[in-house]
Amino acid sequence: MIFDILTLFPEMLRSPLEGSILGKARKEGLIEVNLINIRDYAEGKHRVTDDYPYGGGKGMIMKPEPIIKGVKLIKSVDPAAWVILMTPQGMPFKQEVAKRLAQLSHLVLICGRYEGVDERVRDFVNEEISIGDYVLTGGELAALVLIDVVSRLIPGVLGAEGAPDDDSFSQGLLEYPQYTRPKEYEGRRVPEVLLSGNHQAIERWRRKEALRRTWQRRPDLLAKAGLSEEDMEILAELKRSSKAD
Ligand code: 6GU
Repeated sequence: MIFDILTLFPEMLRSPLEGSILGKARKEGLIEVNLINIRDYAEGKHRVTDDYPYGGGKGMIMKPEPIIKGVKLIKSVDPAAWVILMTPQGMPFKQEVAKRLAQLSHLVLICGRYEGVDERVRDFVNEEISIGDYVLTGGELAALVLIDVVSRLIPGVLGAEGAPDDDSFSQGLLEYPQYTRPKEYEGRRVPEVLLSGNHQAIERWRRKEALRRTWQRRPDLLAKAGLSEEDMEILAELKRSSKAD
């Protein structure tokens, strides 16, 4: 998977992409990340990349030409490149969206600044994505989020111990509680069932705790989680016992 990032602040992205899992995936050639400075495509001595909004108003708008030039150059080399504008006006970024993007071979991420990009850039974009209902100063952090989430779905990136299918959201539920040694810490004991060696009982406990956590924190997720009859019974039981105390 190739990620091309069009940004005015490539330095902001460099170190997060070098660290740990993403850095390793790049070294191993599982992903390629190219930081492209939009300023390199700007014209004139001063290579201006933004300008005042027509019609007035506060803030600066990113000029269309340098961004579109960058996109056109990438597409001339690889017509299959899929172009995404990172903007708070985009569609919400979800695990399902990440799964779809992970099937593609080449993503181009345009990092807009929060005041916006010239509307004509949108004619050269395949989709617009937002990472949540809040406003970032620019699309750079959002692009990092997208690259992280998509990369870990690419086979080999997480390595042997990586099990993306057990994660929160990939199954539609929040993850169950996890413990490691010691067995007891300041009077807080690891649940007995996890020490029992009874794998069936452990699976049942984990499913129940995942359901409990999702119901308590994100009940909105339950409707889409594709729950089984048994899950529904467990949920009903959780609700009854919470009313009892
Ligand atoms: Cl993609 N960009 C900006 N500037 N703010 C955001 C965002 C993106 N997603 C959520 N907030």
